[in-house]
Amino acid sequence: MLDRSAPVFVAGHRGLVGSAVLRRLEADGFGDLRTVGREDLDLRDQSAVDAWFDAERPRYVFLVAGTVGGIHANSTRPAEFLYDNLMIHGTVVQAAHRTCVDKLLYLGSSCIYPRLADQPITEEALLSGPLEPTNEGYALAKIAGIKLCETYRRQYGDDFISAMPTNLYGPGDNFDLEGGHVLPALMRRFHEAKEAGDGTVTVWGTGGARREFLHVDDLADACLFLMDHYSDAGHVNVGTGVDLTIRELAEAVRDLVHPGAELAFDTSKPDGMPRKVLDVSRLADLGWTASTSLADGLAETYAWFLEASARGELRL
Ligand code: GFB
Repeated sequence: MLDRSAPVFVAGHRGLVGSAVLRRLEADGFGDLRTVGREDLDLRDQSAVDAWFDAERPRYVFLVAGTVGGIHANSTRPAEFLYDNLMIHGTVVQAAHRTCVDKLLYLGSSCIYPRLADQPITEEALLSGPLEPTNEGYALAKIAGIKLCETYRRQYGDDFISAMPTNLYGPGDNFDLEGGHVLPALMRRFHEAKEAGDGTVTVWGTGGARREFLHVDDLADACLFLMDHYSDAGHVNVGTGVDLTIRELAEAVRDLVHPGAELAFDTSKPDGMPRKVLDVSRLADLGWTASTSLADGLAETYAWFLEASARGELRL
């Protein structure tokens, strides 16, 4: 179990995941949470990161920072996704090692797995085949992050662990229509269509790709569970184990936000990986399973969207 009074660094605290991890740690009684904004620390800069670690001396690190985005952002800005994430993972892992951090959790992504991996995807599928081209840069950086944790454990004995989440959503998401992920983009598009009295909403791709969606508060809970109970080299999948087609997702968002609207599929946009559902039995065997249903999570996220929108606080 982590010591609740020790200093904890949440790298990436303003993002969807980082803000959820902070909420989770606060709720669990952690009293010394350390964060730093990108205007004060460029996590890609090793000497700046070293200076920050020397000054703050965290005992635990949640490494959930990075350049992230949906299928369009990934496929049009692959250099940024590869460079930024490679550097951020490298600097933080190295600084954590050098300052003798007790434990670090690194957050990867299910896009590390081969495009045509057997489904549901087990942890062993890593590096068993070619990657999905639309997010190859991001996936390569995430694979390097896993290997950093594994090799620092093997060579130096550092207690660095890795969690691989499936597609995430929830309060604090990025609702940018071009750069964001499918769930917040569809929620905003249906909402704006309803406001404008427009009866048709465009969905990218064929609608046939299958995805699994995990509420970010469940992910934050899993991260703390792993930090408290897991200290091994292998990365651990985090998901629900349940997927649906993008068409089914669009229909669920439509029924919640703008019932009766028609769907139009823009097949000039890519589907990306045909299917991506995680085998979550390793985490279940350790004692953790997700608890938020997609229906409840969608309703909660839409309520948050409406409130944040009214306050002018949406990330767009
Ligand atoms: O969420 P998304 O961008 O992530 O797209 P990926 C999922 C699926 O939804 C794709 C379709 O088949 C899209 O074509 N889709 C339909 C849409 N309408 C939309 C829309 O309005 N916006 C978006 N974005 N998609 C990402 C990776 O892949 O998954 C990242 O690019 C990361 O690297 C993340 O790993 C978890 O699942 O395709």
